Amino acid sequence: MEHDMFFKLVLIGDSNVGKTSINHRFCEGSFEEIFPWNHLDFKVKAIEMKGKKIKLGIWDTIGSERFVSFSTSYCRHAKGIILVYDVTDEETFDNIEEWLRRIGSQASKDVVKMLVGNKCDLTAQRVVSKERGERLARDHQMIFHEISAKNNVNVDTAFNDLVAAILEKIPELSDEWVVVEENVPPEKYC
Ligand SMILES: Nc1nc2c(ncn2[C@@H]2O[C@H](COP(=O)(O)OP(=O)(O)OP(=O)(O)O)[C@@H](O)[C@H]2O)c(=O)[nH]1
Ligand SMILES: [Mg+2]
Repeated sequence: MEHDMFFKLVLIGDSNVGKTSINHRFCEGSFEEIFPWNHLDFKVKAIEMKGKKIKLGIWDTIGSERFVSFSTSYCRHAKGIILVYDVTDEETFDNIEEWLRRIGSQASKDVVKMLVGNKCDLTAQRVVSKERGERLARDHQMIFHEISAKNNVNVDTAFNDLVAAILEKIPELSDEWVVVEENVPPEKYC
């Protein structure tokens, strides 16, 4: 469909927190137990909000240490950055501040950030409380949601909140609405 705006979004965070699963859930509407690849991926999803047709280009980066500078470089020109941790893995939560520091120099200053605690379906294994997530998000002016890519909990809500916050930053009826489409592989349009 024709669209009024294109927003670049980036998923970032430690390996294994569920970035690929979240992107797959949001764009394809399903959950796969194992993704046998470990590479940069990109998906497009079209949504409508406030009467505007918006195309989201969502970059799914790689969490492992040796790809850090490669992954964070994708934050350039992003309108929204989704920082993901795993509520069952303390270290992934502790590393969020490190990810914030790493993206600091790459991201534009008006980027909207969202902190996401994934795998909230694993209640028995949880080690990071919702309150700690909320506090960290508040300290860094981020939107916050706990989600489950597996059980489809709060995934759409989280993306909708992020897009709504990005829209709020865009001046009404400005020509700047249409954001340049950067590095979009055409075969990935859906
Ligand atoms: N229980 C549960 N498992 C999940 C959820 N989301 C992802 N997983 C599992 O967590 C593992 C890692 O998920 P990925 O989506 O590959 O993680 P990633 O963040 O993309 O990892 P890298 O690509 O290595 O950076 C997989 O075994 C997924 O099936 C969830 O919401 N709940
Ligand atoms: Mg992945």
